[in-house]
Amino acid sequence: MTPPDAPAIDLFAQEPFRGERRRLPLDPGAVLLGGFAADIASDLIAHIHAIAAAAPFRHLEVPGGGRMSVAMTNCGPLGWVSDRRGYRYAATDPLSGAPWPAMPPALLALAQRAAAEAGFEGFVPDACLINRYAPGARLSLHQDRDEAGMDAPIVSVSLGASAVFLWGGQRRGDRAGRYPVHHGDVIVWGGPARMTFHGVAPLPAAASHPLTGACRFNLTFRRAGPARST
Ligand code: MD6
Ligand code: FE
Repeated sequence: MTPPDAPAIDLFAQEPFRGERRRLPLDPGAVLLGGFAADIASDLIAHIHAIAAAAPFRHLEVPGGGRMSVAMTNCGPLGWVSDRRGYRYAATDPLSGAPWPAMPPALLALAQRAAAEAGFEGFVPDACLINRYAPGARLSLHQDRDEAGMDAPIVSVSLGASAVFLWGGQRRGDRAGRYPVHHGDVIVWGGPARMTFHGVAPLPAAASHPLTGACRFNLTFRRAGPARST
């Protein structure tokens, strides 16, 4: 990803909390942890590039036809995939037939620390979806409902260019709040907020970040399979 020659207008430059270490409750069971991953963010991006070398980003087909504007790959035991037949988790990459790349310990540890910080102790994710947004890419409001157990939270890490996270309600028609998310921000939702509708507004044309160019990456950690007995 090559940054543009001319500095892009930074639409988020005026945003007062950019990069700040703060805690913003969104709802009971949901919190935005500003800057929580900032100190290891460049390592996380290096891991993303290594994972994508083995399991490339791709624009998945959706059941209704067409392809997602967000490019995706996965690491960990289970990966989220979509095709004409529907959405599901799979243990292997449909492109290669091979297992998804292993979840790097640094990613697992971050997800566990963030979940604990939000009040969800003992989170053991078995899936890490990696999203790549280019300008114009978006994710419309949806619930995450393809997981076997809904008792585990979701941990979502923003990297690179800033975006606007849409945080809705328990019904599709509920008005959604707009929350800027910056490099290193983490959002955790679970418990009473687990089924909240959420999405990402189209990445602005002027999106830019020193480490990722015009790209936003997002790591979404979930427990997709049954809880493993210990
Ligand atoms: C994000 N992604 O990219 C949030 N959910 O910031 C999601 O909420 C998501 O990318 C379900 C399936 C795929 C996703
Ligand atoms: Fe989602």
